[in-house]
Amino acid sequence: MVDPIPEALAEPGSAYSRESEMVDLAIGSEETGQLLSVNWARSSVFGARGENASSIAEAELSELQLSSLGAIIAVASDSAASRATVQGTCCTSLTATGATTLADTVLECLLLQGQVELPVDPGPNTVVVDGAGIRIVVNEQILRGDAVGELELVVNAIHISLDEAVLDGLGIVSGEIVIGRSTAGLTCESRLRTPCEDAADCLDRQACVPDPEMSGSNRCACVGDCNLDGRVRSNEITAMINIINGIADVTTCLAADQDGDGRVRANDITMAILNINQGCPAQL
Ligand SMILES: [Ca+2]
Ligand SMILES: [Ca+2]
Repeated sequence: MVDPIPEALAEPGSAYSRESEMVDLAIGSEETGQLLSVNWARSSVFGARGENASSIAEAELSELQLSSLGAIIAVASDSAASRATVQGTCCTSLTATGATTLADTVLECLLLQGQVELPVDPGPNTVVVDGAGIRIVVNEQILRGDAVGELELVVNAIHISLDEAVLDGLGIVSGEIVIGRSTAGLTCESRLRTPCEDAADCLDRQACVPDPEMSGSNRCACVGDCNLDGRVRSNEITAMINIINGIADVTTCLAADQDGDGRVRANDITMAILNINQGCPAQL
């Protein structure tokens, strides 16, 4: 695995902006010789929290040369850049967009029988080579999350996967080469299992309940979110009504009891219905 550096990382602050730059990068080993050289590389992350939160990551490499791997694959690029953006309002909708820009980028691959100029603005997940254990994807975009409580987008400008590929002089090779990776993501606070002692430590319309993933400690949960998945659904309102009517025990839905006094009342149902209509309370 060749992991291009530099790397810029940021954890959510109020608004943040970080950048990292390197010049004259060279990566290789005794077996491979010089594998990758880059004249200039930059990665940056920036974004903001709040009602309209955003997370943006960019990676750019200029004058990139990936030397001929066993005379099978070579890449030369004036500039290869990727950008990943995730933005939106927590617990309502988060959206992701990604892009890759390849300026004067030439791929040489034996399977293509020569040189191919890669598109400047390739569509997402454009497969340029797939065969003989070699797969090359440009503008690869990998999305994770439910787009409500969390969303992450990874954009790889160029992703070369080798699966037992036969490379002259190097033998049988498996591995991944990723050039220009950007990762952007937002995770809503309600998903971060905020620890609490009682409901006063939590946001409005949240209860403090035992954390099933950490015995002996409590976490905040949206009132009515019996299964703690970050959303209140109508079957959970039914479960709360069953507790009020004495059909079910309060332990069947601990998040039904906002103030933690062991009883579920009508105002708990009102809060749970608000959580359905407005989304679980959360802050970025
Ligand atoms: Ca739920
Ligand atoms: Ca109560």
